[in-house]
Amino acid sequence: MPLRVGVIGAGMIGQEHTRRLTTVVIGAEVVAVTDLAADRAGLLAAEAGARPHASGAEVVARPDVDAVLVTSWGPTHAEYVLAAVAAGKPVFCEKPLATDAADCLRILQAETAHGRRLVQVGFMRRYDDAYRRLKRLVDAGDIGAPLIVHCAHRNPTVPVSYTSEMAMLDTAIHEVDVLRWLLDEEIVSAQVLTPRPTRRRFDHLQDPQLMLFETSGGVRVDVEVFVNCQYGYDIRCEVVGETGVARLPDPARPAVRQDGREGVAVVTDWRERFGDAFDAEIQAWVDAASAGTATGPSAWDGYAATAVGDATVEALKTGETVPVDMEPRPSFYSGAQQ
Ligand code: NAD
Ligand code: ISE
Repeated sequence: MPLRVGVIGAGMIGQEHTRRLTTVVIGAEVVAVTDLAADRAGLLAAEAGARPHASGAEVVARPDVDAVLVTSWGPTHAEYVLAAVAAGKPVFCEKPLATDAADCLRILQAETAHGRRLVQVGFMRRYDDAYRRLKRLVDAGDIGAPLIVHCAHRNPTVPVSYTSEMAMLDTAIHEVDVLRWLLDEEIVSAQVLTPRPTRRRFDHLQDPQLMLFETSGGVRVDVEVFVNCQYGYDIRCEVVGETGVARLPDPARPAVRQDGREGVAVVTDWRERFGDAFDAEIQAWVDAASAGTATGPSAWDGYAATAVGDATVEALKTGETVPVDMEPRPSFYSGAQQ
């Protein structure tokens, strides 16, 4: 029997994941949908052949919902993840796991008390083929011990509602997760340098930002976040090791020679760049949830990213280097990660 999924949040990525569940992924069907906007829930439910519901609580409680997909706004995630864990149902939660470190810790406690993993957090880069190949190379010691990592996260533009804090909380949160996974070390401190802001967007926004992190093993990381770079969606990562340098390849695109010049088109949308990774991520979730558990980025990873996010936002406000305040990792969350 397919995994019967209840979707909480029928916005942009809720619609994408629902279509993924119904048309790409094997072994699942969407049976319930809810959203604060009832009309949006109704439309998506009709498209998926599911029943619309008035609340997330109703979706989690429905006996024929086997697993829950949380794609509502960040501040609502903790409530729904906790409800799913209390009901013993596997839950996929889009990033962030919670906007507050204390809420993340409540989720860790609830899952630990349950005794088996139920939570997967939506850090899809761990399923991206290029990142996976980069990790295999680093893990194999091909470039020696990593010493420095240079990253960039560039978006063409962002809406006026985007704030300077979101450069970390919405955008660089993916860099933080992938760095922890790639290096298998925690981030222990954060600093933010603020270059001259671009004049191409809003006065309220500090864009770009240069985030500097240090890991528990002494690796130094710089992350350029530039969300109004105009030219495309550009994700870069270069690991400098003791004996060599390994770099994330650009997405494979044909080079065109024409009119006396050669050019390669740049990806402009994150959905295109990480489309395959999203497919693989949701398939992995369905496979594990069908067995009553979860794999991949864990609640611990969600907590760690939120804790680093808190330090980075404070660093942006104060200009200081801020230590990351993180609880010790429970043994429940040790072991190989996706
Ligand atoms: P969105 O605003 O398009 O959709 C969010 C939806 O949640 C809205 O329809 C809203 O009405 C609904 N909602 C809000 N509160 C609710 C509640 N209490 N109960 C039910 N529904 C509620 O936003 P989005 O872009 O789809 O983002 C949703 C989440 O996904 C965010 O946490 C975001 O960070 C994350 N996201 C992740 C990625 C990724 O690359 N992994 C990409 C985009 C968004
Ligand atoms: C968005 O919220 C995401 O999560 C995307 O993956 C990210 O790359 C993009 O920059 C964010 O705005």
